[in-house]
Amino acid sequence: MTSKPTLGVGMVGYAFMGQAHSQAWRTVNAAFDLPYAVDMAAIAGRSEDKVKAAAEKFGWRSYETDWRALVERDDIGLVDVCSPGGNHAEVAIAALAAGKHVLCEKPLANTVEEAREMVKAAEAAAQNGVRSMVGFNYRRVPAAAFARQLVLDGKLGAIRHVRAVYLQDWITDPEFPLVWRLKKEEAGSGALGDIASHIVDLTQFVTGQTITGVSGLTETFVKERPLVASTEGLRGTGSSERGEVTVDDAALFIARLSGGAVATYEATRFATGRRNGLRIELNGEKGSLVFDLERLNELELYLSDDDAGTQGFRRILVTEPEHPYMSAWWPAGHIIGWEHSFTHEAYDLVTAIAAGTDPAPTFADGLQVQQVLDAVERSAESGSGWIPTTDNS
Ligand code: SOE
Repeated sequence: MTSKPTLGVGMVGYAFMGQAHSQAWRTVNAAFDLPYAVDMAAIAGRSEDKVKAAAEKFGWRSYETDWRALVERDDIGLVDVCSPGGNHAEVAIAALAAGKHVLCEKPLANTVEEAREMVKAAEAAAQNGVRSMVGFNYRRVPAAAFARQLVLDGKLGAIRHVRAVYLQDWITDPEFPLVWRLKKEEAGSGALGDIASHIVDLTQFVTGQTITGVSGLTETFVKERPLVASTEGLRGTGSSERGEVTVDDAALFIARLSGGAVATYEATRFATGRRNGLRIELNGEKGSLVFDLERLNELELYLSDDDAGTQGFRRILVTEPEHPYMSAWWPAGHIIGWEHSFTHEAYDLVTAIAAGTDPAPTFADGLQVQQVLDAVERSAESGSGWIPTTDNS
């Protein structure tokens, strides 16, 4: 048996995304033949009781109550930032300065300015072989990665339309409390940064094109909510006091892409009955495809040159060893789940670190998404004007 070098991972944050990332770090060694043995060295959070319980439950070897202590530890080579957006920049920049590779949850930052600082720090650290990546996990769903292969292979021809929605309903109840995701100073924006960022990244990834301009609108349906009494994951209970909601509940925009496609995007947390509905449809000159997260092991594909009479959308089960990531899992035809996208993210990052290459999406890619979100906000504020996104520095 050859012994591999160890890569110590330290994670900041232990809520919903912390739990999802922990699951990934727990399984990645066993699923893939990695160049490193990943060691779940430590998890950081402010409340000692909670972070201790999280460390035990999620499988971390130790815990810290100050993320600064975690970033300085010699047994940690990679810092995974799963805290609210408001401290992504501070933690990631400190970690990069300490020579640690960084995985940062999406969206990269709360503002374009913060994202720029993070890109600067990442580029400086890269001179010393330190790598950084943004956690847009849906790229790593095998069906989404396979969709990109089909598009880049030219199966659909030139892409004319991109239609993307990310629909949730977890805050439709006006009595749902004012959790951090509903506060601008902690989350940056609402549905826009939290979930529109995913469909911006995913559509750009699948098409290989970037958004060049947008026109958008945002809405906050419920303007005040009870202050938080307690939270767990995405759930929470409210107190008798109320506070102002300072982010959007829904964000919609149209866009142009660099390869000539036109696009529509809709992100909301008020789509009653839609728990976590991410769907993209592409129409190209030679065919169309659909990716729907609720059926994440499948792709729908239509090819115009199929025989007349049997033409139609076919369902491809993306569970074969030939499909991206799938050979690591079960025999052909055995499905996987949402959480595997995070394991694939961990695998891609660790592999890139060992290879000495920049893992995608880079912090620069995260900044570009941030610029799109910022342009949507500015367009919405100005009353639906067209805002180019290629240069809004
Ligand atoms: C809440 O909207 C959330 O947890 C997002 O923050 C995640 O990025 C998304 O994958 C699931 O929903």
